Amino acid sequence: MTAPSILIPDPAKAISRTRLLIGGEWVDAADGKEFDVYNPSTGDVFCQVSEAGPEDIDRAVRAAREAFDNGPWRRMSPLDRSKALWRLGDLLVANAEEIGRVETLDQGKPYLMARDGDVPSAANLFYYMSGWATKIEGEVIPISAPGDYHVYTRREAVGVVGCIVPWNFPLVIAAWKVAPALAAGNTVILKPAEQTPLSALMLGELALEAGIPPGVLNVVPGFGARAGQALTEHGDVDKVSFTGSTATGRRILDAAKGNLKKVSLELGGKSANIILPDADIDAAIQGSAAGIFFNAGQACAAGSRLYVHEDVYDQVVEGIAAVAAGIKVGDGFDPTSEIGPLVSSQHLDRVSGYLQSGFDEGARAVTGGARIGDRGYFVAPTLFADVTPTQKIVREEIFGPVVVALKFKELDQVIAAANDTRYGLAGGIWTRDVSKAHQLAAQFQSGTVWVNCYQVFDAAMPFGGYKESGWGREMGHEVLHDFTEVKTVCVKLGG
Ligand code: TXE
Repeated sequence: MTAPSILIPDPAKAISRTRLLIGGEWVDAADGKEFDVYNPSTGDVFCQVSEAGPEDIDRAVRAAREAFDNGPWRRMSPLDRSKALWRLGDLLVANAEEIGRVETLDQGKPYLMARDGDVPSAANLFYYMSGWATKIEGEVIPISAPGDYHVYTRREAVGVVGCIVPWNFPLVIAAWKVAPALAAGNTVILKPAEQTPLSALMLGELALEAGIPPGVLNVVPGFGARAGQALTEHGDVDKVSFTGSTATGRRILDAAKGNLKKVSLELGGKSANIILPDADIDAAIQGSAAGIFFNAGQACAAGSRLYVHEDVYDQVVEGIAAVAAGIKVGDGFDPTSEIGPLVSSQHLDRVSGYLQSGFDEGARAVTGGARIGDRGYFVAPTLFADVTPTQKIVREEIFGPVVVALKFKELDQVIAAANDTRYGLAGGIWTRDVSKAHQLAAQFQSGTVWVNCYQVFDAAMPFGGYKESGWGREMGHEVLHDFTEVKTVCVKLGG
């Protein structure tokens, strides 16, 4: 496919930063290593980025520690911190075209979605958290111990925070973590995913431009097993906030236990999306299709298990299959593309393995079921019917444009089936019956429930998982609990 020239980025022009950002300086890796970055629409390498190793992580931690202990950030008035975060939001918006191009080159998603979706929603995190910087308050607590005391709490920054982010929404998920961490006065080492390191480097550059002091936000691209592991193990890191797979989440816990650093985890999902017979079926079809195929299914909250009432099962399955078949899959720089490729050849292999397992276990692909072309990592939006609850494609997170459709009869039955998973990130309900909607929402074992909508995110809405989908919450003011320590101060009054 040929992308229209108006949108084809010149990588040399679009990519201004490919080194590590440590203590406000752009530096090479200590051992001089670099790694290749691929365009998933073509499979071609388009740039090399310095690869952080343990020595660089140590340098970044020392810079963040110095900035936390002795720099101006923590001592700055909350209002000045707030203004700096707001300026960073403005700079993201002002640079949306360039960041969007880089995100598309790196991740593959459609350019218009990157520019008009990911960049503004990352900016919104900085705007929203800018407001909270001036509102991180403690409480005065009356106590009953004999004597006269004034007791209050202070919410203080945790300290040096490692943020490890994945490749599906590289800029947005970085913002989910960096914005609240900075609002609370922490200093940060951001490690982007090795597949998508570039927008994080741009974020670091813009943070300096916004007046966030050197060393407050350090950006260290590198591999998980090397840079990520070193960051998580480091004894002078006070907290790690991680988004990624449940398997890596467990590794993070193991690595964090040396100094018992705080850990928050936003992990995988296999979210159930339930369609009742009284739903607005057209809206349910459109919304459920978007709920799984958006971002080529590479979304932790994707509605990947569809439970449809038997009365409307055939209609819904045919409807979603028709939407899926009509989705334009292609290069992110083709403005007609609605979804792009998977992020990497490794991920293509993983998703292809799930497609094969679906066929091996007897599932029927109503639409899709295969890779598209042999250049780039494109997969056809796929709907599997005739599936059973024990099949691998029903139980495991595929993280591709693949949905499984199961039939149900009774509400009790469906909520038990929806909750029959080790994950608990999100869920969906489509119905016109308000009472049933609230009853089901209360019974869902998941951190978010969408009713008559799906994949609605907002900086003010807490997001995170029950069960093996994680610990803690992103966004909303909830997340500030994860980035602050509570100190109790007890003052004896009188002589
Ligand atoms: O994830 P990893 P991968 C799921 C999805 C996907 C699967 C594997 O199912 O198919 O995970 O993807 C860093 N110490 N999700 O292998 O390994 C890594 O460098 C510290 C769901 O890419 O979890 C990257 O920055 N860090 C998910 C980040 O972890 C380590 C989004 C994610 O990589 C590390 C992504 C280590 N030992 C994948 N090993 C979601 N919840 O949205 C890796 N990393």
